[in-house]
Amino acid sequence: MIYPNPLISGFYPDPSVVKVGEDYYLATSTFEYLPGIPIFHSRDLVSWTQIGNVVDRPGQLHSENVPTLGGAWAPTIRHRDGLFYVVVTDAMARGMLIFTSASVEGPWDDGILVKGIHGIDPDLAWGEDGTAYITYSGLDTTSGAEPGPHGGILQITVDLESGTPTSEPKQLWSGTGLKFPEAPHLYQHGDYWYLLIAEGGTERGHGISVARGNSPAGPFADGAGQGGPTNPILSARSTGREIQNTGHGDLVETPDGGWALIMLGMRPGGMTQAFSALGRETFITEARWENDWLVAEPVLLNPREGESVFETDFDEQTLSPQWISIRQFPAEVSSLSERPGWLTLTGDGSTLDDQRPALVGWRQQHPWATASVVIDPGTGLGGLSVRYDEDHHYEIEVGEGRVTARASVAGIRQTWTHDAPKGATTLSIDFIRSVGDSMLSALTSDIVVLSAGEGDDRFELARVDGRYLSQETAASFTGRVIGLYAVRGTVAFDSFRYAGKD
Ligand code: 6LW
Repeated sequence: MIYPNPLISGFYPDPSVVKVGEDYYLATSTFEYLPGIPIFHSRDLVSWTQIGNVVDRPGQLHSENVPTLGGAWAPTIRHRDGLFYVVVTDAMARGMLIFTSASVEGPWDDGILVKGIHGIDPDLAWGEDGTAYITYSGLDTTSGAEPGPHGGILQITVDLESGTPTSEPKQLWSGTGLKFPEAPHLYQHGDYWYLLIAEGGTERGHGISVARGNSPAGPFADGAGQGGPTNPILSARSTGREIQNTGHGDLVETPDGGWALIMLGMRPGGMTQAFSALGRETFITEARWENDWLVAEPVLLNPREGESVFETDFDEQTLSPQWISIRQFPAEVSSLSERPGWLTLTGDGSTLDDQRPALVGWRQQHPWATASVVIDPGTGLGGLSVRYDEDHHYEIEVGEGRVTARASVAGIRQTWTHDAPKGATTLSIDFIRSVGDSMLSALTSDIVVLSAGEGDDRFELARVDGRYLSQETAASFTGRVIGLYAVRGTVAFDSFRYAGKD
């Protein structure tokens, strides 16, 4: 295996990739976090650098008020005639959107609504005559109607400049009958058009299936019993592989003229019950064409070596594009200029239980990791958290003379307190292996350690089982995000450090 796996670690689900000349660009979902839809660049499909975000200002998505799970779902990135396209669903918000930009780094436009179409996971492809096809999954998250039956894989033709459909939704091949046919992508290769879809649901049953036809509009058939592949052509279901939930993939030609599938997957930790602390991540596997059908290799773990470290003293003018906030942009809740060399956050009383806390976050990208920050709470209250959603978060905070650690899981809450050191202090969260002699210790993902102080003055407030901040228990679509936050007053942060290992 020549590729590292995970390819992009941490909460980066629903990847889509496009090759433009010798450059590769990849986009993923972001749900209720902003900025939305990160764009990564690579020349070799191995090293990836985030070069920006499609959604970098208010108005492009209506994520400000989406419920947890809503927001940017499953972008497809494509390129044609000098223009980059990202089609995406702003779930429980604006609807299905087409974003364009002449430069992949942005700025992207405000996004055009695909009028009257309610579905998820839009794909964009052009027929030989230039007709634009949007192929999507018939799950309505945007009309406001009660969820109805799944509509299968659907397709329209569309005028990309106005977002107006030029044909009625038409049903296409929708897989082998597994649940949630979704994530369609269309490709022309050799004599055929191929329709790749995910089915089985985004949990352990997830997989990728393929059918083919003579035109982008089909009809598509999987050739079952007539020399076609055994669908799903890719799935980790019921296997003991370290990477599970593999599905929702996009196909790309490799630099050496081969093929690869880039898809989401998870790394559950634990024994038979296993928990995926990092959420859905981006993985890759080799693919090839055999007898005019697509064949994919199993998705195997191949972690990058060594420790990955990100450090900042907040001396920069602007935050790097990886920082995210919840239902608002980092610049709306934080400042690098108010106290030069520090990041300040001003709280409005919202806590991590609320929809829009004053928080800027960094994804946890490795199962074994440590995050620390120097905090000067002034007369306010703020801290360091690890968050899945409003109902699932652990944090350690300082202010008003006390250090408080807290674990909040589905309305159940425990706190631990300690006198606060004077002035600025260091807060740390460590993600460590579970050790112990009972079977229970083998049944979790990790242990989360919340501590304050530095060196000999460091003191630990709590050790909490990590499984309650995982995809399987939190059940939101995101992953773990480490947050610097303020509840009250202006709280200043310095020397943020994240280090992790696979
Ligand atoms: C996405 C769907 C899915 O739109 O989950 O795993 C949804 N796949 O394809 C949200 O990520």
